[in-house]
Amino acid sequence: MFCYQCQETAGCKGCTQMGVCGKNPEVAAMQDLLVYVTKGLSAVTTRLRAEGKKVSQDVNHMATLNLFITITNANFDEEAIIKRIFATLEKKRELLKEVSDTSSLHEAAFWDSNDRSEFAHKAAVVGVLATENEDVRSLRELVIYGLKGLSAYSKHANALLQDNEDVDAFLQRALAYTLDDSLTVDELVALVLETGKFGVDGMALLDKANTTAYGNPEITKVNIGVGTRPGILISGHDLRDMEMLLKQTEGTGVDVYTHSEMLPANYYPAFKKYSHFVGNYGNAWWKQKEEFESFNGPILMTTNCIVPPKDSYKDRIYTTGSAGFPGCKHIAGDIGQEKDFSEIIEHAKRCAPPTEIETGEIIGGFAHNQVFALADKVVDAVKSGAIKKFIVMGGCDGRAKSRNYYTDFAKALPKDTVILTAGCAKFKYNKLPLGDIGGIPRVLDAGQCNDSYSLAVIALKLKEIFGLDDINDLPIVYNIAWYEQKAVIVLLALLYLGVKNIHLGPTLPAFLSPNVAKVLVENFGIAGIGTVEDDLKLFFGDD
Ligand code: SF4
Ligand code: SF3
Repeated sequence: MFCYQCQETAGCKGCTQMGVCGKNPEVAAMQDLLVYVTKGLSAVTTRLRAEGKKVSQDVNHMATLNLFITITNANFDEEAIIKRIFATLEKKRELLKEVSDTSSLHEAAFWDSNDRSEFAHKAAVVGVLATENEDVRSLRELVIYGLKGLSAYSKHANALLQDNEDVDAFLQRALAYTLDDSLTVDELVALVLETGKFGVDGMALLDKANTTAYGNPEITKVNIGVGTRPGILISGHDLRDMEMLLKQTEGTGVDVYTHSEMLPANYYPAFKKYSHFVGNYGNAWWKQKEEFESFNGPILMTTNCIVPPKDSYKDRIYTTGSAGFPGCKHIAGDIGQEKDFSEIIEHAKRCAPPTEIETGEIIGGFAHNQVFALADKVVDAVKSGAIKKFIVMGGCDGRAKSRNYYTDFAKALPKDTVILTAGCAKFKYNKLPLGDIGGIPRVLDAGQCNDSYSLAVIALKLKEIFGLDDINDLPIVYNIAWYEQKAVIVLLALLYLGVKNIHLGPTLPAFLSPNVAKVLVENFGIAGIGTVEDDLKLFFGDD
């Protein structure tokens, strides 16, 4: 196996024996093959579109879900992935018959097999290392990882019956381009930026889907303690699953708690009305082993990030959507269907209530609409000098000890600064007593990683209010933490919006070759992180 798509990749180079995430070589191989057959499907759909033919929504949804399944920590279930490969080959076979001119289509468009014993052999020659030139490989993978992030966000919007055919057509076109040996390095760099453009569109689509369905997030104090009844813990990013779970648990005597990236569900008006929605339990994804143990009740994983579960609580883990783990029950349900969570609810009734691990409240809900409502206050604080700078510290959290940098950095920030955040990175500092500036909390949490879109919208609004020509003239600096591929699409989206000098940590991606890293440094001022002390000097000078 060879995988280097996430920040925790072995030795900062690549996982070759076993994933640090727990992905084994067999699953890695089937993920590689699923990406490959999705490239083939995309080559076919891209040709069909070029011939003026329509590609159905089902096919779009298939391409996005396939990519989503291969995101870090989403799906460890080899059998489930093999099923997707078969389904994709079947669909590709069907669509290929509709293509009038199949000349010059890549081999991936034609590769087919009914025999799963051939899969491992094929997977071995179509993975990341199939591209020999390290710069071309780096750019292709940068695009693919961006597309994986985009596919996740599209899928969530699709679940709320929102689609954007342009985003889907781009996703498939770009994926097909990663097969094309005739593209120059410059063309691939352009494709990276175009991926960022569609990243913005994809996040905008999801923002519209979420806010249309559930209202605009609003300032909320979220309870982090526990109640006395049994509970279900829901994690991941899928708000439609959250909605179905809340509805189905109503009146059953079972409470609902969020974990990690589901925390922002607490900020939505549509979910607040449920009195059995108690609050958030625990922290970011990587603390699962302790926190799932002490939760005592069943856990529903709607997306990444799954940590391979301990036997002591494995029978309490359920997956749905893109998520999967062998031996854990998967709850099916297509877009537009009501999923049946009754088994999880019955399971919860047999469990003890959660063991309390924390008490108190955290505050969040500062997505664009809420921040705009506070715009006068924020602008006055900036004008009076009460707020000197905003620091965007969104992104992912992870296991690496080096990530304590973000806690230390947040603590050491000057008191006249405000952190803007989104994603599970926030758990490194959202429980610190950082106080407020004239009633504005010093940590403004916009929501999930996809709500980084809100941070961009807020920046663009401030640029307009202050009458600036360049987004980089705002008193905003970017110190972003990444782990998996959704952070890649957020980064590409920010680059597309013209944001410069983003600091990315705790380490730069292993998939950036030295030459590609140089392009990013020279054109966009991308940099890693240093020590807290040095970085504070860099961001704030000596004052
Ligand atoms: Fe390694 Fe990350 Fe790939 Fe898992 S997702 S195999 S940890 S690079
Ligand atoms: Fe976290 Fe996995 Fe990326 Fe959505 S839950 S931010 S790491």
